[in-house]
Amino acid sequence: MKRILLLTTGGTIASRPTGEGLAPGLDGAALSRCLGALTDSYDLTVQDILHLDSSNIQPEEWRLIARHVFDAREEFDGVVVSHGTDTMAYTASMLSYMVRNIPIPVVLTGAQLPIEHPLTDGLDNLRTAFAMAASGRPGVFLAFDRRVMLGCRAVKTHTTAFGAFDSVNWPLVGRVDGAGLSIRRDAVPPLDGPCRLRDKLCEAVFLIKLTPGLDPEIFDMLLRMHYRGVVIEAFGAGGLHFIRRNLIEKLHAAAQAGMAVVVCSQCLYESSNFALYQAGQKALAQGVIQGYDMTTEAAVTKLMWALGQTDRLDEVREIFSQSLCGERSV
Ligand code: ASN
Repeated sequence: MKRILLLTTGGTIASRPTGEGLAPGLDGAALSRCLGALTDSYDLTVQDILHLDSSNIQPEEWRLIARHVFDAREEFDGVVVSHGTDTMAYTASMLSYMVRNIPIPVVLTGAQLPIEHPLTDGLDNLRTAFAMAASGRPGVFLAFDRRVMLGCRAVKTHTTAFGAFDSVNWPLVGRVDGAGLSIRRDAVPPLDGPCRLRDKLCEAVFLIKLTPGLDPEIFDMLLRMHYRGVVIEAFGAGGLHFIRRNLIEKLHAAAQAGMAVVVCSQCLYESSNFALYQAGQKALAQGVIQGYDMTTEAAVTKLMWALGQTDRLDEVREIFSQSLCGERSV
């Protein structure tokens, strides 16, 4: 039997109704008592490490989860992390960088309804996650609604539907149907070196979703607040306004101040290309880094992680020119 470690962190899957709404109330032992026959097929160890709604999962928690995952890589065949859905895509992306080249499958999952609810999707999701964790395919994945996706390509797209996540700009890694779990091998990036825990990151990264007419002075404020990195979700394939309210001159000031600026699209699907329009080329001329087809979650966490590895902007640019774990198409 495959040795699987289940790390529980809270989320709806482990929640119970309280006077203030749903809140994580089940610890790992209580959660595992709900699993029934599901555990018979695996040599399962349960460790509860957090009891949080994932709105409260922050960089400190990413580091804690990463350390537990990293420490499990020799003793277990796979790790499942149960986690709230709201920020699961951020955690999945950050883990992909922090434990890059992990030699075992690491699978995040959760639920839209608590595991104790008679209609819960949690058991189904855990079933898929355990199967993926036992698959021998290394990497960080997210399992939901009988589908498995690359962690750094997952985005939460639905608030209540059981199919809450999409794999953006990347094929599904796996699917569960009458044939069992089928894995698409070419959707799993190969390992390219030994696994090291690299959990240093810079929290001073801001995300701007551009709106027509956004006041460029936002950049002055970010510099005053000592932000070191900004991800801009720009318009369409890549455009920012520069008439009347000139964002381009602020990009220049940001670059002068040593701030790393990554630009991507606020469109969910397909790649940005800032070389296409004048309104994008003006930004490129200021030295912004293109995020191409990365999800916002993958871009923000990658910038936090990259600025944790280096202070040098040319090295941040070099990190963004690579796909570290399948997060961007090259
Ligand atoms: N608020 C919950 C969480 O992210 C949502 C969920 O898990 N479905 O923890």
